[in-house]
Amino acid sequence: MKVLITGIDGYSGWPLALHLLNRGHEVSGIDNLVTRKRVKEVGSHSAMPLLTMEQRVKAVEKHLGKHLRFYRGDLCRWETVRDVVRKEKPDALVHLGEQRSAPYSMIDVHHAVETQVQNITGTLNILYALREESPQTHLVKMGTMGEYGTPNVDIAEGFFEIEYMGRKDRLPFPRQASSWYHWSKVFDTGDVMLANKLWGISATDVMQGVIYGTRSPDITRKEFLTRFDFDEVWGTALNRFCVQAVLGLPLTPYGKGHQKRGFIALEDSMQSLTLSVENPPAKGEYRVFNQFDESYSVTELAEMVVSAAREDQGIEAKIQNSYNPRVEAEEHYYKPHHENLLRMGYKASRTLRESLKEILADLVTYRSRLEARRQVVQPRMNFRSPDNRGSLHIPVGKN
Ligand code: NAD
Ligand code: USQ
Repeated sequence: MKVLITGIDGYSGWPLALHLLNRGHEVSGIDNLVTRKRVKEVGSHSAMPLLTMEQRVKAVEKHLGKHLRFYRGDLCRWETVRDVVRKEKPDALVHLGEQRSAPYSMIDVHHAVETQVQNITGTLNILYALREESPQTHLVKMGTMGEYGTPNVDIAEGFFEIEYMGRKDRLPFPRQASSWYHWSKVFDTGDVMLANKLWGISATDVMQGVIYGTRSPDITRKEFLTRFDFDEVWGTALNRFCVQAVLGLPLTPYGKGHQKRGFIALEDSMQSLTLSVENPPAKGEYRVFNQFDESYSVTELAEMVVSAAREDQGIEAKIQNSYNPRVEAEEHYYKPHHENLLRMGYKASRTLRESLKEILADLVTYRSRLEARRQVVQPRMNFRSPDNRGSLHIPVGKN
């Protein structure tokens, strides 16, 4: 199949490209490299060194004997998106190219506007480009489990049956996000549903849990490494806990630390996206997959990292709950359903505990790169205060 990946230079876009190429698909990708720039903006860098996209394309040619077409371009530019879709006319377009950090979107008005305007504009450009240039393309849109928030009832997989005032309907499960970033994904979902209704675009809307890991089976050499962020703004809790352990810093569950999330290994995120691509929905169908394997509270995560650090690396790590910079429920019910992918044959290939061994070993190898950015790891922001930037010296942007 022909697959176009937006956000191909990113944490998940790059391993997905390798995976699809290794499965014999024809792969192209677009990216404007903005995550590299934004991570620099907060004074950080990826834990593992990264090749440039040009070097990555050459490495793929040299080591896999495959050709990867890369377009450097901004999804917010209509002509760029239209031209790439016109040229590629892919069977599937996997849309990963968005600003993906909740904390980044909460820095100030400029970062909130940048996140929502760019994420929603990119998605709308893609929807229109598909309509005009390639209506048969299956859109695989990366959404997020955080769109649902943490309601005090089970979370349905996209839709649920409801009876109200004596009448019944099948409706989208309510969205209650808790950052400007997560809300941008909710708006995307609405736009994808509408495009499906208006023009019959076939779409898989993936509600993805937190992805973790430094490796997938396709990352077989250092040239193929993907990014791994660990700073306060770009690192997810699990990444940060692993880096904190390696650097001898206390692990920082926020607040009471009972907030729960769903997790999926990088390799299994690739497996699920590939299943979606290779098993498209019926023409004109819109379907939703809740995509995660294990759920843990951030305290359980921190405890798992502490034992893995001790058992696998002989590192004695400590947990010290920090103030919570975010506005979120710190104690809540959490039971999302996720059966659709299982029905299609999806099977998790590893557990979070198994992956920790590999993540910690990789981080120990690159310890000097972590040491060099030690000052951006511990929490300094506070989204409850009027000056969220705290002691972060992020230049104020422009709308
Ligand atoms: P990432 O930031 O590493 O990758 C996103 C890529 O998109 C980057 O290379 C970036 O440069 C590119 N990009 C962003 N805006 C662009 C634009 N306007 N034009 C062109 N390129 C652009 O993030 P990731 O972790 O790989 O996430 C990919 C997608 O998955 C995002 O949509 C994110 O919201 C979603 N997601 C990620 C996770 C996770 O845990 N990483 C979980 C759930 C959902
Ligand atoms: N947290 C801590 N300590 C830390 C960092 C975070 O306790 O040092 C807590 C946060 O307060 C939050 C939880 O960990 O309650 C998860 O935060 P996170 O930064 O690990 O993940 P999140 O902000 O939810 O975002 C990540 C990705 C995002 C994706 C999302 C999937 O960055 O792109 O959409 O996970 S989900 O959470 O399912 O919506």
